[in-house]
Amino acid sequence: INEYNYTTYHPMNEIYDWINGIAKKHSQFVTQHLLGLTYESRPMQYLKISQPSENHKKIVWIDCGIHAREWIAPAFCQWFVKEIVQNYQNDQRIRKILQNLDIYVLPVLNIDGYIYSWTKERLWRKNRSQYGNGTCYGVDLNRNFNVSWCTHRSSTNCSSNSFCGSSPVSEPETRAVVEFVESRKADIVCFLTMHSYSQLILTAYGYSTGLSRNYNEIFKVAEMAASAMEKIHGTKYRAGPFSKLLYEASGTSQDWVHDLGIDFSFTFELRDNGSHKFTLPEDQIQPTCEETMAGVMTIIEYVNEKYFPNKASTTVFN
Ligand code: 0X9
Ligand code: ZN
Repeated sequence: INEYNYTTYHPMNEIYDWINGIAKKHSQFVTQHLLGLTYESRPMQYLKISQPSENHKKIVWIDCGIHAREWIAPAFCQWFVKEIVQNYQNDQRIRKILQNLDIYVLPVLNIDGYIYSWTKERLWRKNRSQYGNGTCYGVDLNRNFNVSWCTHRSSTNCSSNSFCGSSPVSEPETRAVVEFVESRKADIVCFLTMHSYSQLILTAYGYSTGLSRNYNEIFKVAEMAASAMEKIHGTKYRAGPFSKLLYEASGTSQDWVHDLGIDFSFTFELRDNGSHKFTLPEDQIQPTCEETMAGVMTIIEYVNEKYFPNKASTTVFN
Protein backbone atom coordinates (compact mmCIF):
# COMPACT_ATOMS: atom_id res chain seq x y z
CA ILE A 1 0.00 0.00 0.00
CA ASN A 2 3.04 2.25 0.54
CA GLU A 3 3.80 2.19 -3.16
CA TYR A 4 0.21 2.70 -4.21
CA ASN A 5 0.26 5.03 -7.18
CA TYR A 6 -2.24 7.84 -6.68
CA THR A 7 -1.41 9.45 -10.01
CA THR A 8 -2.78 6.73 -12.26
CA TYR A 9 -6.30 5.39 -12.69
CA HIS A 10 -7.00 2.00 -11.16
CA PRO A 11 -9.29 -0.86 -12.13
CA MET A 12 -11.84 -1.98 -9.54
CA ASN A 13 -9.87 -5.00 -8.32
CA GLU A 14 -7.00 -2.69 -7.39
CA ILE A 15 -9.38 -0.28 -5.66
CA TYR A 16 -10.82 -3.17 -3.62
CA ASP A 17 -7.27 -4.17 -2.62
CA TRP A 18 -6.51 -0.57 -1.74
CA ILE A 19 -9.63 -0.36 0.48
CA ASN A 20 -8.57 -3.52 2.32
CA GLY A 21 -4.99 -2.34 2.62
CA ILE A 22 -5.72 1.13 3.96
CA ALA A 23 -8.25 -0.15 6.49
CA LYS A 24 -5.76 -2.74 7.68
CA LYS A 25 -2.81 -0.38 7.90
CA HIS A 26 -4.72 2.42 9.68
CA SER A 27 -7.17 0.28 11.61
CA GLN A 28 -7.15 2.69 14.60
CA PHE A 29 -9.13 5.21 12.63
CA VAL A 30 -10.05 3.88 9.19
CA THR A 31 -12.53 1.00 8.96
CA GLN A 32 -14.32 -0.53 5.99
CA HIS A 33 -18.00 -1.30 5.91
CA LEU A 34 -20.54 -2.74 3.52
CA LEU A 35 -23.14 -0.31 2.19
CA GLY A 36 -24.98 -2.85 0.04
CA LEU A 37 -24.60 -4.90 -3.12
CA THR A 38 -24.62 -3.72 -6.71
CA TYR A 39 -26.96 -5.11 -9.37
CA GLU A 40 -24.29 -7.66 -10.26
CA SER A 41 -23.87 -8.47 -6.54
CA ARG A 42 -20.57 -6.77 -5.93
CA PRO A 43 -19.96 -5.36 -2.43
CA MET A 44 -20.17 -1.59 -2.14
CA GLN A 45 -17.46 -0.93 0.42
CA TYR A 46 -17.03 2.42 2.08
CA LEU A 47 -14.37 3.71 4.45
CA LYS A 48 -15.21 5.37 7.74
CA ILE A 49 -12.57 7.79 8.98
CA SER A 50 -13.11 8.27 12.67
CA GLN A 51 -10.75 9.48 15.34
CA PRO A 52 -11.48 7.71 18.64
CA SER A 53 -13.26 10.13 20.99
CA GLU A 54 -16.09 10.42 23.48
CA ASN A 55 -17.81 13.11 21.45
CA HIS A 56 -21.03 12.44 19.64
CA LYS A 57 -19.88 13.16 16.14
CA LYS A 58 -21.66 14.33 13.04
CA ILE A 59 -21.12 12.79 9.62
CA VAL A 60 -19.62 14.03 6.37
CA TRP A 61 -20.38 11.84 3.36
CA ILE A 62 -18.29 11.78 0.17
CA ASP A 63 -19.13 9.52 -2.76
CA CYS A 64 -17.29 9.13 -6.02
CA GLY A 65 -18.01 7.33 -9.25
CA ILE A 66 -21.82 7.36 -9.43
CA HIS A 67 -21.13 7.83 -13.15
CA ALA A 68 -18.91 5.07 -14.46
CA ARG A 69 -16.80 6.97 -16.97
CA GLU A 70 -15.84 9.84 -14.65
CA TRP A 71 -12.63 8.15 -13.51
CA ILE A 72 -11.14 11.22 -11.88
CA ALA A 73 -13.83 10.99 -9.18
CA PRO A 74 -12.76 7.62 -7.68
CA ALA A 75 -9.16 8.80 -8.02
CA PHE A 76 -10.10 11.79 -5.86
CA CYS A 77 -11.81 9.70 -3.17
CA GLN A 78 -8.63 7.65 -2.86
CA TRP A 79 -6.49 10.78 -2.81
CA PHE A 80 -8.67 12.28 -0.08
CA VAL A 81 -8.29 9.24 2.19
CA LYS A 82 -4.56 9.12 1.52
CA GLU A 83 -4.16 12.78 2.49
CA ILE A 84 -6.06 12.28 5.72
CA VAL A 85 -4.13 9.18 6.82
CA GLN A 86 -0.75 10.62 5.79
CA ASN A 87 -1.16 13.98 7.46
CA TYR A 88 -3.47 13.61 10.40
CA GLN A 89 -0.66 13.11 12.93
CA ASN A 90 0.79 16.55 12.28
CA ASP A 91 -1.94 18.54 10.58
CA GLN A 92 -4.04 20.58 13.00
CA ARG A 93 -6.70 21.27 10.38
CA ILE A 94 -7.36 17.57 9.97
CA ARG A 95 -7.24 16.80 13.70
CA LYS A 96 -9.68 19.58 14.44
CA ILE A 97 -12.17 18.33 11.89
CA LEU A 98 -11.94 14.77 13.14
CA GLN A 99 -12.65 15.85 16.71
CA ASN A 100 -16.26 16.45 15.73
CA LEU A 101 -16.82 14.80 12.39
CA ASP A 102 -16.59 11.27 11.06
CA ILE A 103 -15.97 11.16 7.32
CA TYR A 104 -17.53 8.38 5.25
CA VAL A 105 -15.97 7.82 1.84
CA LEU A 106 -17.52 5.62 -0.84
CA PRO A 107 -14.73 5.39 -3.46
CA VAL A 108 -16.84 3.88 -6.24
CA LEU A 109 -20.62 4.02 -6.03
CA ASN A 110 -21.37 2.54 -9.46
CA ILE A 111 -18.98 -0.41 -9.37
CA ASP A 112 -20.59 -2.51 -12.14
CA GLY A 113 -20.54 0.46 -14.49
CA TYR A 114 -16.98 1.36 -13.53
CA ILE A 115 -15.79 -2.15 -14.37
CA TYR A 116 -17.71 -2.03 -17.66
CA SER A 117 -16.03 1.24 -18.58
CA TRP A 118 -12.64 -0.39 -17.95
CA THR A 119 -13.34 -3.61 -19.82
CA LYS A 120 -15.91 -2.93 -22.54
CA GLU A 121 -16.86 0.65 -23.19
CA ARG A 122 -14.76 3.51 -21.86
CA LEU A 123 -17.58 6.06 -21.99
CA TRP A 124 -20.20 3.98 -20.17
CA ARG A 125 -22.15 6.15 -17.68
CA LYS A 126 -24.98 4.15 -16.07
CA ASN A 127 -25.14 1.07 -13.88
CA ARG A 128 -25.59 -2.35 -15.53
CA SER A 129 -29.11 -3.45 -14.67
CA GLN A 130 -31.07 -5.14 -17.44
CA TYR A 131 -34.24 -3.66 -18.84
CA GLY A 132 -36.54 -4.47 -21.73
CA ASN A 133 -35.92 -8.23 -21.51
CA GLY A 134 -32.22 -7.71 -21.96
CA THR A 135 -32.59 -5.32 -24.88
CA CYS A 136 -31.00 -2.49 -22.94
CA TYR A 137 -28.80 -1.96 -19.94
CA GLY A 138 -28.32 0.62 -17.29
CA VAL A 139 -30.05 3.29 -15.28
CA ASP A 140 -28.53 6.73 -14.73
CA LEU A 141 -28.17 6.45 -10.96
CA ASN A 142 -28.10 10.24 -10.69
CA ARG A 143 -31.64 10.34 -12.09
CA ASN A 144 -32.98 7.52 -9.93
CA PHE A 145 -33.44 9.29 -6.57
CA ASN A 146 -36.90 10.09 -5.35
CA VAL A 147 -37.00 13.80 -5.96
CA SER A 148 -39.09 15.18 -8.80
CA TRP A 149 -38.32 11.85 -10.39
CA CYS A 150 -38.02 11.62 -14.17
CA THR A 151 -39.15 15.14 -14.97
CA HIS A 152 -36.00 16.94 -16.24
CA ARG A 153 -33.13 15.66 -18.38
CA SER A 154 -34.36 12.14 -17.75
CA SER A 155 -35.70 9.52 -20.06
CA THR A 156 -38.14 6.65 -19.68
CA ASN A 157 -36.35 4.92 -22.56
CA CYS A 158 -33.99 2.30 -21.18
CA SER A 159 -31.47 2.81 -23.95
CA SER A 160 -31.04 6.48 -23.06
CA ASN A 161 -27.96 7.62 -21.17
CA SER A 162 -30.26 9.40 -18.73
CA PHE A 163 -32.77 6.57 -18.20
CA CYS A 164 -34.34 7.28 -14.80
CA GLY A 165 -35.23 3.64 -14.05
CA SER A 166 -38.56 1.87 -13.72
CA SER A 167 -39.48 3.76 -10.55
CA PRO A 168 -37.76 6.00 -8.00
CA VAL A 169 -34.96 4.10 -6.25
CA SER A 170 -35.44 1.09 -8.51
CA GLU A 171 -31.71 0.35 -8.47
CA PRO A 172 -29.82 -1.50 -5.73
CA GLU A 173 -26.98 1.05 -5.77
CA THR A 174 -29.42 3.94 -5.24
CA ARG A 175 -31.25 1.98 -2.55
CA ALA A 176 -28.02 1.34 -0.64
CA VAL A 177 -27.25 5.06 -0.51
CA VAL A 178 -30.85 5.96 0.39
CA GLU A 179 -31.01 3.44 3.23
CA PHE A 180 -27.76 4.70 4.69
CA VAL A 181 -28.66 8.37 4.44
CA GLU A 182 -32.17 7.84 5.84
CA SER A 183 -30.88 5.84 8.76
CA ARG A 184 -28.25 8.45 9.64
CA LYS A 185 -29.96 11.63 8.54
CA ALA A 186 -30.00 13.17 12.02
CA ASP A 187 -26.21 13.08 12.03
CA ILE A 188 -25.25 13.82 8.42
CA VAL A 189 -24.30 17.48 8.09
CA CYS A 190 -22.56 17.44 4.72
CA PHE A 191 -23.03 15.38 1.56
CA LEU A 192 -20.54 15.67 -1.30
CA THR A 193 -20.88 13.79 -4.56
CA MET A 194 -17.99 13.88 -7.01
CA HIS A 195 -18.36 13.98 -10.80
CA SER A 196 -16.57 15.26 -13.85
CA TYR A 197 -16.27 17.33 -15.93
CA SER A 198 -16.90 21.14 -16.10
CA GLN A 199 -15.09 22.57 -13.04
CA LEU A 200 -18.14 23.48 -11.00
CA ILE A 201 -19.33 23.37 -7.42
CA LEU A 202 -23.05 22.94 -7.71
CA THR A 203 -25.66 23.86 -5.14
CA ALA A 204 -29.25 22.62 -5.10
CA TYR A 205 -31.49 22.53 -7.00
CA GLY A 206 -31.06 20.53 -10.15
CA TYR A 207 -34.76 19.78 -10.60
CA SER A 208 -35.90 23.36 -10.44
CA THR A 209 -34.53 26.84 -11.02
CA GLY A 210 -35.96 27.84 -7.64
CA LEU A 211 -33.45 28.62 -4.93
CA SER A 212 -32.76 26.12 -2.20
CA ARG A 213 -33.33 26.54 1.52
CA ASN A 214 -30.62 28.78 3.04
CA TYR A 215 -29.40 29.52 -0.43
CA ASN A 216 -27.29 32.56 0.43
CA GLU A 217 -25.20 30.73 2.98
CA ILE A 218 -24.86 27.62 0.84
CA PHE A 219 -23.82 29.65 -2.18
CA LYS A 220 -21.27 31.53 -0.07
CA VAL A 221 -19.73 28.23 1.04
CA ALA A 222 -19.56 26.99 -2.55
CA GLU A 223 -17.84 30.21 -3.60
CA MET A 224 -15.33 29.92 -0.77
CA ALA A 225 -14.54 26.39 -1.92
CA ALA A 226 -14.20 27.47 -5.55
CA SER A 227 -11.76 30.23 -4.68
CA ALA A 228 -9.74 27.88 -2.43
CA MET A 229 -9.49 25.51 -5.41
CA GLU A 230 -8.42 28.25 -7.77
CA LYS A 231 -5.61 29.28 -5.43
CA ILE A 232 -3.85 25.93 -5.74
CA HIS A 233 -3.07 25.82 -9.47
CA GLY A 234 -4.95 28.80 -10.86
CA THR A 235 -7.67 26.61 -12.34
CA LYS A 236 -11.04 28.34 -12.47
CA TYR A 237 -14.05 26.71 -10.78
CA ARG A 238 -17.50 28.26 -10.76
CA ALA A 239 -20.07 27.96 -7.97
CA GLY A 240 -23.83 28.11 -8.19
CA PRO A 241 -27.06 26.24 -8.63
CA PHE A 242 -26.91 23.23 -10.82
CA SER A 243 -29.97 24.18 -12.81
CA LYS A 244 -28.41 27.51 -13.79
CA LEU A 245 -24.78 26.59 -14.39
CA LEU A 246 -25.37 23.30 -16.18
CA TYR A 247 -28.94 22.23 -16.92
CA GLU A 248 -32.01 21.18 -15.02
CA ALA A 249 -31.91 17.56 -13.94
CA SER A 250 -34.24 15.62 -11.68
CA GLY A 251 -33.69 12.63 -9.44
CA THR A 252 -30.16 13.55 -8.38
CA SER A 253 -28.71 12.40 -5.08
CA GLN A 254 -27.77 15.94 -4.12
CA ASP A 255 -31.32 17.29 -4.41
CA TRP A 256 -32.83 14.32 -2.62
CA VAL A 257 -30.38 14.74 0.27
CA HIS A 258 -30.97 18.49 0.40
CA ASP A 259 -34.73 18.03 0.55
CA LEU A 260 -34.27 15.51 3.33
CA GLY A 261 -33.01 18.43 5.41
CA ILE A 262 -29.25 18.33 4.92
CA ASP A 263 -28.30 21.86 3.84
CA PHE A 264 -24.70 21.36 2.80
CA SER A 265 -25.20 19.05 -0.14
CA PHE A 266 -22.94 19.76 -3.10
CA THR A 267 -22.09 18.23 -6.46
CA PHE A 268 -18.50 18.73 -7.60
CA GLU A 269 -17.71 18.63 -11.29
CA LEU A 270 -13.94 18.21 -11.48
CA ARG A 271 -11.59 18.86 -14.43
CA ASP A 272 -11.47 19.53 -17.17
CA ASN A 273 -13.32 22.23 -19.03
CA GLY A 274 -14.09 20.25 -22.14
CA SER A 275 -10.85 19.52 -23.94
CA HIS A 276 -10.49 15.95 -22.69
CA LYS A 277 -13.92 15.59 -21.08
CA PHE A 278 -14.25 12.22 -19.31
CA THR A 279 -10.84 10.95 -20.43
CA LEU A 280 -8.78 13.32 -18.34
CA PRO A 281 -5.08 12.50 -18.87
CA GLU A 282 -3.32 10.89 -15.94
CA ASP A 283 -0.89 13.79 -15.59
CA GLN A 284 -3.86 15.87 -14.42
CA ILE A 285 -4.86 13.52 -11.60
CA GLN A 286 -2.47 15.05 -9.08
CA PRO A 287 -3.25 18.74 -9.72
CA THR A 288 -6.98 18.01 -9.89
CA CYS A 289 -6.89 16.13 -6.60
CA GLU A 290 -4.75 18.78 -4.92
CA GLU A 291 -7.14 21.59 -5.78
CA THR A 292 -10.22 19.50 -5.01
CA MET A 293 -8.77 18.64 -1.61
CA ALA A 294 -8.60 22.38 -0.87
CA GLY A 295 -12.23 22.86 -1.87
CA VAL A 296 -13.51 19.88 0.09
CA MET A 297 -11.51 20.87 3.18
CA THR A 298 -12.95 24.39 2.99
CA ILE A 299 -16.49 23.02 3.04
CA ILE A 300 -15.79 20.53 5.82
CA GLU A 301 -14.14 23.21 7.96
CA TYR A 302 -17.08 25.51 7.45
CA VAL A 303 -19.51 22.79 8.48
CA ASN A 304 -17.36 21.96 11.51
CA GLU A 305 -17.41 25.60 12.63
CA LYS A 306 -21.11 25.81 12.06
CA TYR A 307 -22.17 22.70 13.98
CA PHE A 308 -19.44 22.81 16.63
CA PRO A 309 -18.83 26.53 17.13
CA ASN A 310 -17.03 26.24 20.46
CA LYS A 311 -14.97 23.21 19.62
CA ALA A 312 -13.73 24.42 16.26
CA SER A 313 -12.27 27.87 16.56
CA THR A 314 -9.37 29.51 14.70
CA THR A 315 -9.90 27.75 11.43
CA VAL A 316 -7.54 28.86 8.70
CA PHE A 317 -9.00 28.69 5.23
CA ASN A 318 -6.45 28.13 2.50
O1 0X9 B 1 -25.95 15.29 -15.08
C1 0X9 B 1 -25.49 14.89 -14.02
O2 0X9 B 1 -25.96 13.98 -13.37
C2 0X9 B 1 -24.24 15.57 -13.45
N1 0X9 B 1 -23.39 16.00 -14.53
S1 0X9 B 1 -22.47 14.87 -15.27
O3 0X9 B 1 -21.84 15.47 -16.45
N2 0X9 B 1 -21.30 14.46 -14.29
O4 0X9 B 1 -23.27 13.74 -15.57
C3 0X9 B 1 -24.61 16.75 -12.61
C4 0X9 B 1 -25.44 16.44 -11.41
C5 0X9 B 1 -25.74 17.64 -10.58
N3 0X9 B 1 -26.63 17.35 -9.52
C6 0X9 B 1 -27.49 18.24 -8.95
N4 0X9 B 1 -27.60 19.46 -9.33
N5 0X9 B 1 -28.26 17.85 -8.00
ZN1 ZN C 1 -21.46 12.63 -13.45
